Amino acid sequence: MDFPILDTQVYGHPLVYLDNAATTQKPQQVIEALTNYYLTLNSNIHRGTHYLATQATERYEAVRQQVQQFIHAASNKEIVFTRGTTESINLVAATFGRQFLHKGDEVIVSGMEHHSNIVPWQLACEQVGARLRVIPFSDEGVLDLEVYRSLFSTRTRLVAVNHVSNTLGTVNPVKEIVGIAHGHGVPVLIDGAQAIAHMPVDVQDLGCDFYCFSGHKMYAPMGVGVLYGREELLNQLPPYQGGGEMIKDVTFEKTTYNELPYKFEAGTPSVGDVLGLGAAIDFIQSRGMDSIVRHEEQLMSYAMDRLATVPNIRFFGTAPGKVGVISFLLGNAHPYDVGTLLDKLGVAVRTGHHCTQPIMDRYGIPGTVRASFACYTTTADIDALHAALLRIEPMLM
Ligand code: 7TS
Repeated sequence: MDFPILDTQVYGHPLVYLDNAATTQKPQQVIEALTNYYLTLNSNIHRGTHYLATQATERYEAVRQQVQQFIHAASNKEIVFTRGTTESINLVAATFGRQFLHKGDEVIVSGMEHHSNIVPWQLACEQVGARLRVIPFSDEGVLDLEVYRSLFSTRTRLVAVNHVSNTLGTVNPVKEIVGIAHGHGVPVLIDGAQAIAHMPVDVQDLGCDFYCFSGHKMYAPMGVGVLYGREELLNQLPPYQGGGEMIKDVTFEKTTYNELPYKFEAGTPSVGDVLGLGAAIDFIQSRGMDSIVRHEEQLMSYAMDRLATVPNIRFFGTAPGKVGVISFLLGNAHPYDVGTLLDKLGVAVRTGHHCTQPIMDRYGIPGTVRASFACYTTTADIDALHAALLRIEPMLM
């Protein structure tokens, strides 16, 4: 068994884990990479001349190379390790904001962003008197690109959109979104948190300026994420946090900064977690991204057909080609009640607004129940969810 935790029993039922958009479980290889690091390699990197420090530094930098190849970045200087998507977006919002945002400027986001791709931009805008413009989406959960085109003005400074919605599963046409923005000379940040484990990502093909993701949503440990940034643009940004490793020379009069990517990696990073991320990439590549995509496509189609037979089910997010998540309600039952009853039957789903309150406002609902998939999800898991829903539906109606 690649994923030991999936053997867990919950209230006497085998665990059916369908909360993968929140975090994926970790394969044995990743757990071993993490334990081996602490058993055999633990030391601070980039600083020591001793054996452990040089070994750990080499391994850490090798993962940077692995990430570069995984997302096809042009250079490993463009790969910044962070704590996760949230920190990656905050890094860009804070530094880009300081450098390029002025009073009256505008940042375009979509109406289906996770709070972590809204609030950092609001903070940056508030500091200078800039404002957000929002791309609306249809009932199915498809962005309105006509409106998007009309949002650009001479004051537009940046576009920030997700690649895949964590609530609706919509795969946004990010390459087209980038093309339109670049036509106006505006850079684009893509929040790839929900895409990175579900499809091949090629940042040069997408043409994006920034791409952010979290390790823990792609089978890696919590505590590590990535910011990809185009070298030319990253070089124009001021540092984010000050501290060790991000400097070249420090005097009390003036400090000069280290080169990329170290300029953005102040302090001791989560070295073991980065090595875990390397093991997670190995895991994905050994399964094959193409076969993961095929498996999840079949699973989505099976699940949508099967769940559609549950009486009183209402789906939110029915865009063609959607991936990863199914959001729904049972009649007018509160999502929390559905989630609690499912849990008692061993089925782990997410309930609530999923950190996307504007989506809930758009549909006029308090939240949804969300089942989300990973490469280890099976049709038997979907059958278990289906059977559990059939069992609880009469109790709630
Ligand atoms: N962006 C998207 C699209 C997300 O789905 C999430 C987390 C984040 C950003 C933030 O990622 P973090 O790793 O920095 O926390 N999404 C979810 C979710 O859907 N349920 O729990 C966390």
